[in-house]
Amino acid sequence: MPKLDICFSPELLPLYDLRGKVAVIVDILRASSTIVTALGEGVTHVFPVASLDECTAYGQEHGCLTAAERDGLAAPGFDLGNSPFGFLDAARPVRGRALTISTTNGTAALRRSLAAESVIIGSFLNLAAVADFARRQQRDVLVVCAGWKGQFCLEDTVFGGALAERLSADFDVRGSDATLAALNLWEQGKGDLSAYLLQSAHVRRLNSLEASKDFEFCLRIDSYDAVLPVWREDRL
Ligand code: 3SL
Repeated sequence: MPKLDICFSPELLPLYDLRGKVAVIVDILRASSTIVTALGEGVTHVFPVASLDECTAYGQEHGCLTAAERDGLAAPGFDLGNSPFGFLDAARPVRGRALTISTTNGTAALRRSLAAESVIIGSFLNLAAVADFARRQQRDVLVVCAGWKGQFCLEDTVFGGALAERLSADFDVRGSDATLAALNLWEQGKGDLSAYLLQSAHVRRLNSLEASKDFEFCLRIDSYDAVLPVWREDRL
């Protein structure tokens, strides 16, 4: 039976062997939720890049939309920040456009996970699509939590627990303490996810930045249940 494990921070990635595995990159607040929303709203493909300079260069080279965030704020000089609502604004239609995006933790976590056999983006919004993909692959899964500047984030880990619960019939989800802990946290929080995650440091950070509606949006389970961003060559 394949195993599901959870890496609590990209800083811990050197302790894991990604070869042959499915890496699920998770940054619930907000990069992975924003990428899923962008694709769900008709963006054709996404170039996730680590640096702001790369974001500018990709935007120029591909003539695509640019989105960038640093420290929770939209970075100046780009079309969009990192709010999913940027892709839901009727005044700025995104359907049919490509996008390049750079965020503090999420896109960097993805770029550090490319040794995996498959790299996909996970969020509560597309939980069903992620679980279906993992079942079809029948490979070990590593949930890579983007965290915050190398530190543990509650919301990313709780997502790992939600995925472990969905996959518990087909995967070994009891083989690591990380997964056991994530399952326990999910069990604690799932009855009222938004009340539970209000405690998290990043939610407090976002609230102070007036991004609290993003928080509620990012917790909508399966609202883009057919969207599965898969890394291919240089894009999702
Ligand atoms: O760090 C990231 O990748 C972002 O998702 C953080 S924020 O939600 O935009 O603050």
